[in-house]
Amino acid sequence: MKIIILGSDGYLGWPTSIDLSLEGHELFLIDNYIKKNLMKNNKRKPLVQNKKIENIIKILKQNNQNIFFKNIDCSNQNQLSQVFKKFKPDAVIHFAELPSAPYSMLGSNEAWFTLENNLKTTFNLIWNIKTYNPNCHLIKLGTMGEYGTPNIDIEEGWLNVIHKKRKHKFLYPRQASSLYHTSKIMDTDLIWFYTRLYGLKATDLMQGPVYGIHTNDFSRSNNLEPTFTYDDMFGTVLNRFIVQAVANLPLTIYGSGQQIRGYINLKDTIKCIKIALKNQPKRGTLNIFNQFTEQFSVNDLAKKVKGALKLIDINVKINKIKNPRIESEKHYYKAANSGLKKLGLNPQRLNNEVIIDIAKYVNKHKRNIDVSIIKPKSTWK
Ligand code: USQ
Repeated sequence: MKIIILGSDGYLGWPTSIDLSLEGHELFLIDNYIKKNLMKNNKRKPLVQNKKIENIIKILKQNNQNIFFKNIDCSNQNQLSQVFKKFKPDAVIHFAELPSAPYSMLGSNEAWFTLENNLKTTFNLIWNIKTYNPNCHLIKLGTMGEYGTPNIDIEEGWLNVIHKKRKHKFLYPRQASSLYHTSKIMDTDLIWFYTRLYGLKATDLMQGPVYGIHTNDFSRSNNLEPTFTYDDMFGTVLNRFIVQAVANLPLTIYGSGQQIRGYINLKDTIKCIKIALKNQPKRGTLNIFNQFTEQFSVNDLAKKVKGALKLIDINVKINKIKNPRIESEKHYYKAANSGLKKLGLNPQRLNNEVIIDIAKYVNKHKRNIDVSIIKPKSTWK
């Protein structure tokens, strides 16, 4: 297939690019390094500073000549259109968004920057598909956080509502608890609007927090791991906990630790993208899948890290700290996730081996850990 990957330098975008290149697809990778720059400007850094794609693409080209990269800002309509007109993709995978809830809650500038970047990028992509290639399959990384924590079961994207004896299927109600997550709700509305009016075809993957580092042997042996973040702004909770443990710091449980989310291994993220690529919806259809494999509370995660790392003689301490976020700490949470499994996803469970594998990678780069960027520096109050 001819596939464009927007946000190909990111934690999800890079391993997806490698995997699809190994499968022989013709790929156009796009990134403007906005996240790398944002981290630098906010004095945050990843565990390992990865090389830019233009400097390592030759490694991918050894297996597949049909891989191209361009540094493009997707919020610039003109730049994106040039690629669309020339490349004519069968599918576009859209990761090109600012992904940080804490960053989006820092202040007015950060909130607006998140909103502006994410909406412009999504809108420009939809506009290009509608204008130049309406048969192109849009695969969008959404987030489970769009649903929030409602007091009823979370369905996969849609809800059948019976009202005064009449029935209609609506998007499942969304009520996020950060501005970043709210920007993703707005994306969904844009995508559904253009899909139903203009017969586009789209898949929205509602993903939970991701953990992990290695996705295949090729990446491992060529040191092509994705950017692994562990700071208070850009790191996700399980990766953060493992770095804290390796650095001999207590795990930072926010508040009561009873917050429940649906989690997924990075390996499974890529499997889900591949499943979405193979299962194109019909024109005028928006397919929505809940992309997580297991539900845990933050306390569960901390216990799992402690138990696993004891096996390699790391004694993990756990610390409950005042929650810097505004979020429900005790809530009902039961989310459906059968869609991707029905299409063939065989999940990688979170077990000791998985945690130890991540910890060994972190340990290899232990000298890079900057302990000053771990504790949350700002609150959402
Ligand atoms: N948490 C802690 N301690 C920490 C960090 C986080 O207790 O040191 C808690 C948070 O309060 C939250 C939970 O862990 O209740 C998850 O936090 P997170 O930082 O791992 O995830 P979140 O901010 O929700 O965002 C991440 C990604 C985002 C993606 C989202 C999926 O950064 O891009 O959309 O996961 S989801 O959460 O399902 O919306």
